[in-house]
Amino acid sequence: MSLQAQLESLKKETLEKISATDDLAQLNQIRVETLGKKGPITEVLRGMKDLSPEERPIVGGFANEIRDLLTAEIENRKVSLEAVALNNALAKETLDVTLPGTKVYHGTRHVLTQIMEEIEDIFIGMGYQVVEGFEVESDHYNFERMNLPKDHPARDMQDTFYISDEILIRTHTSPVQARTMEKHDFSKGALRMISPGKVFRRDTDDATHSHQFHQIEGLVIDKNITMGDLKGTLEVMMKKMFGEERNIRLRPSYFPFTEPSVEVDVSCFKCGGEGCNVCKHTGWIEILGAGMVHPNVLEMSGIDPEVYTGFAFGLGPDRVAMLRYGVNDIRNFYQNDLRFLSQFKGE
Ligand code: 2NM
Repeated sequence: MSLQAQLESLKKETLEKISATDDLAQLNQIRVETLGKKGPITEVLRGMKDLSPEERPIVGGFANEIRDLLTAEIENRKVSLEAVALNNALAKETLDVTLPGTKVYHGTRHVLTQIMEEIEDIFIGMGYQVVEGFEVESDHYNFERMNLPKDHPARDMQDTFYISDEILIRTHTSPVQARTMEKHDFSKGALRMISPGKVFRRDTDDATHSHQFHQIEGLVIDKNITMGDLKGTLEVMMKKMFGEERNIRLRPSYFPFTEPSVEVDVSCFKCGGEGCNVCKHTGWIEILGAGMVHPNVLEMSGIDPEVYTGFAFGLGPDRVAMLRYGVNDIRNFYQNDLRFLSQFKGE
């Protein structure tokens, strides 16, 4: 067979192989075998020296022509196979954006945190500062400075968690007020503060008692603060918490740290005062304790009671939450049962 005939059949064979393969690696193999250094075309070109000068350009031209043709065909095939591969990959990796997503679980603030932050916002709006203090306190700040002398029953082992004779976990947030009062610079204006937080009492836990619960206490001290300021402030707070139609009433009471002292009732948010199960058919709900800060308390914190007066109050966020949501067992707030807690989405 002549060289030309050999090259012609190589071309035919190779073109068939190129169109037969649909594999890029195999296509590369064909390229190496046909056009590589050890391939038949290179061989022919290398054998040119044995040809006659007349034959040389003819055979050389033909071999080059076939080499260029096969090179181009292989490249074309490669481009089309790569396009197919890319299309397959794109088809396989398509995202169906209409598929339902994986639900991300979204927690909420604890219901008591929600209530406390709501009350904080009311008072921040009236120019109060929110102050947080220590949960571990001294007998001095928790009791002594609140006008609760050494033999007061509230200091009994039955009521207070003592860590030592002098150290305890606070039974109210009043020590925060004492620590703030003694630092306050009255030349810069009135003291207006609330102190939210956890408090602890050695009660037997039942539906209405928990050894840990919450308190928000409020305190305002300035010249000429009166019972009228107290009543107006509490009325604003109750209206914001329970609705603009609410009224409040004050009844005489007793606390060691205030004189006079009052219990404060709010008209029932459920029946509007008609009488229902929420207000135990009285029309009124007992909601907080308050009073004018006792002169002894002011004096012990370095404030002259002849110049300054103040009011204070204490409120239980646990009780607010129980009333508002009809929760009948305070222990629900502390047992971390998500079936209970996740009901309060905090919208
Ligand atoms: C209450 C009721 C009445 C109160 C008093 C003080 C302070 F620091 F000014 F003396 N803080 N909180 C107070 C007054 C708390 O809780 C039912």
